[in-house]
Amino acid sequence: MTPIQPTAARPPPLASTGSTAYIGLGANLGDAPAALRSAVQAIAALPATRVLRWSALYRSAPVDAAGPDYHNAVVAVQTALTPHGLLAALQAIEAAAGRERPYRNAPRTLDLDILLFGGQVLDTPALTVPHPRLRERAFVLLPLAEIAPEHVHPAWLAAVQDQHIERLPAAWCEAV
Ligand code: PH2
Ligand code: MG
Ligand code: MG
Repeated sequence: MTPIQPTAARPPPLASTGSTAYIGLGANLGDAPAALRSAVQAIAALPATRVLRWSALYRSAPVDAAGPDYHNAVVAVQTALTPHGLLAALQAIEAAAGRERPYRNAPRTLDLDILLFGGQVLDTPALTVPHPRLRERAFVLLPLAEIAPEHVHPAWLAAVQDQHIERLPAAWCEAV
């Protein structure tokens, strides 16, 4: 997908400092495509952060979980936030979207996961990067491979090819 070009109405782009991060978006309660679209707008409005690219929407049954089908996508951002700063900002966006956490992997109105953050490797109580289950899940690997094929080994895609997932062709996200 073509990177988004700055327009006259847009503030000057950030200096190319900071890190490129990849964020996985998911939802399976309420109007999930609308929730993911709003989340991209909210991410684009974060300080020192711009959205570079986004994948198509994908629909799949819950993996290791129950409830309605999920919609998922991945976005690439350039951000001068720290990994934990970005995590806190994403959790605030989830909370504003009505996210509740009654039990592990409960159905959710919005889930925003940091998949990759620059080349960083982190293992802290709040945040593990790369995302520990990134390689196991078609609903992460397929959209990530669309916008960052250099970060997805073909063998990982081969290993998830029996996970049923549908790529939705319709546009779901306007330029941000
Ligand atoms: N997220 C989970 C658990 N299972 N399944 C699908 N298809 N999509 C998800 O985003 C998802 C899941 C926990 O975050
Ligand atoms: Mg998740
Ligand atoms: Mg999460």
